[in-house]
Amino acid sequence: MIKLLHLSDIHMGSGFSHGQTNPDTGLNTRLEDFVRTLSQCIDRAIAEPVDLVLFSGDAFPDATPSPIVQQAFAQQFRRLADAEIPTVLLVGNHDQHAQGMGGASLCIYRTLGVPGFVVGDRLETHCIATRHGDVQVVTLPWLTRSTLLTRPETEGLSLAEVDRLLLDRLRVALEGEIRSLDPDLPTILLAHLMVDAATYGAERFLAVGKGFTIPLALLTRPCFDYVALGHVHRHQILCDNPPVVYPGSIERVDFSEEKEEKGYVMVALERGRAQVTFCPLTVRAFRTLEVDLSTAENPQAALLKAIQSEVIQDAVVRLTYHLRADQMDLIENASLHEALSPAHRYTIQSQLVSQLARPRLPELGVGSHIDPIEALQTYLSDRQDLQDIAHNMVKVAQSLLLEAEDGGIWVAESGIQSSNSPDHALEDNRNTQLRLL
Ligand SMILES: [Mn+2]
Repeated sequence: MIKLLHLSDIHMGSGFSHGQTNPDTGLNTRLEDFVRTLSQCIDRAIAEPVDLVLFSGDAFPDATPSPIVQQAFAQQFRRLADAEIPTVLLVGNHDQHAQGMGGASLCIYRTLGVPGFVVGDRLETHCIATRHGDVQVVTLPWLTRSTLLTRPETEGLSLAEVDRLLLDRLRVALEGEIRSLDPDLPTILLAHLMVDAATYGAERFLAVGKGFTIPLALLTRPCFDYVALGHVHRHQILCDNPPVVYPGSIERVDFSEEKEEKGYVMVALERGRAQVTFCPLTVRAFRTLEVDLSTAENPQAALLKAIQSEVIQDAVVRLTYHLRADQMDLIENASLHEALSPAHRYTIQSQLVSQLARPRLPELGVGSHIDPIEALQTYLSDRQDLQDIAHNMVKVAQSLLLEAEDGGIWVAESGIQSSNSPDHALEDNRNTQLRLL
């Protein structure tokens, strides 16, 4: 039996706006958070020890991370090399240069010849020797339309047609890999992709317009004993046999992941069987506080009470409160800052409740039928601020209506109609009433 640790979507170096500079280290605290979380995964891999570590893509926010971020990542993975644990690093969409040309940020591990490290930047089968026997890993990095198709092939095709063509290509290429597999060895498909059956979060927006969706049936082949996926940040198991698993991201990348549990996956693998255990990680909490003060008698007290009723210690907090314009002076900012100070980092946003909603004029309410000019006059008589132009407005409205009667467009009870027949229009217009909804 082969024991392996599967983690994904590290995104180290992202979300700095949710952190601050640590005065002791000079580093952004969110970088330190991500390093701490990654080190929990590596600690576990070494403590077991596992026979294999699989990383299924998106190491950094982009293909050119800053040296300090790259070093922080390398320092953790170096520990696996030292412990002689074979490791596969798959290239995700964030690790690629534009247009899917290789994964520069991860290929350095192949270039340096790090012992036991394999970089998956193309569809390929790797036979990896572990302490408990050989295992086959088919790597399928993030595919873009330009990975498998050339420009002349896609010319004049719609996006949907291009995606269909791409899927056909992938099906054929994957079939080629599958046919060359050793049927007696435990086999893993390690892929960075969106599966049609998955529930998406932030990653959908992070990769918007760049990707396409793979049907689950393409992955659930009996030749695979475990399908290790990356890309979707929310942990989910899409199929039990074989297990098709997104471990999810290891840290919260943004507020869309506020309510998600973060972790990695331990797998006990043999040919024809894989047992999966999700292992939660201790990560920093994110909290959204949304408070409506518009009906509160004492908005300041209500707001402080709302903050105090939440656990915000060391969390990344965003507070939004809604209030009326006349309540603004009742909010005292200094004590808000003090109440939020246990948070790791916080933002405060106040939003004015719309004051535009005014009661409707009863004469113009639903169900009352009056002439358009009469309706306009009723409206204008209620608008003191428009009195100086009211007379002119009525005159203009009258001439517009006359124009309409000459065969143009007029507003009728059922919406906007037009007619090319002036006679017909005139006839209809006599019966036309404006209903204000
Ligand atoms: Mn991704």
